[in-house]
Amino acid sequence: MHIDLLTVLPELLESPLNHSIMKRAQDKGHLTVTVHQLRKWAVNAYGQVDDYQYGGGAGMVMMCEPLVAAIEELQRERRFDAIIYMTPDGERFEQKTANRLSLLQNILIICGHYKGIDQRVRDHFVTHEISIGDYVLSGGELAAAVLVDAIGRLLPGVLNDETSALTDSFQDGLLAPPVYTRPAEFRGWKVPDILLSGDPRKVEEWRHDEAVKRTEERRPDLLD
Ligand code: 6GU
Repeated sequence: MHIDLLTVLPELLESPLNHSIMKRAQDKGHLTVTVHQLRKWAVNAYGQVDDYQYGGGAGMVMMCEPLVAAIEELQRERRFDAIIYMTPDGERFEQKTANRLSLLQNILIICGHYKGIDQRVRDHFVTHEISIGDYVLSGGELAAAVLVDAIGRLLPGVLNDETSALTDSFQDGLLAPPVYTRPAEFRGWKVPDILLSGDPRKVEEWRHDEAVKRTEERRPDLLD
């Protein structure tokens, strides 16, 4: 998969996308990520990409020209299966969305800033508008990093048995069960006996029961 990102703050995306599993995904060639500085397509030598909004009101709006120039230049290189705009008024991002997007070849992600981007870019270029939750971030970059991480780890070959996505919270509609490692007793706090029993069927049953219990307690909405 190839992911292009358009942003005025490329620095915000570098670190999260170049460590741990995202680094491995790129090193192994399953994922390539290109971060583009939107100011490269600025309307003047000052690097301007935003302007006051029509109708008045506080806050700048990201202009059509730089965004469309950038999108069309990148479209000459790649045919995008999705052009995603990160925005708090978008559709809420869930594991289902990550699963679906992980099947695509080429994705372009636009990170908004200030009051957002000119509506005409949304109307004529953007295919998906995504929010990562009901709170407001200063810009779309951290949200985009969340999206790329959630998608990138699902690409075939990225995870191994130790990191398998099959046992993630949400992947089976339940929260993940509790996990333990050595020692078997710490300060008198014991690891549940079943996990030490060596009986894989019992362990699996226990994990499922715990996952259901945890989901009922914390996220009953997931069980509807
Ligand atoms: Cl995608 N962008 C911004 N700026 N804030 C958000 C968000 C996105 N998702 C939740 N809050």
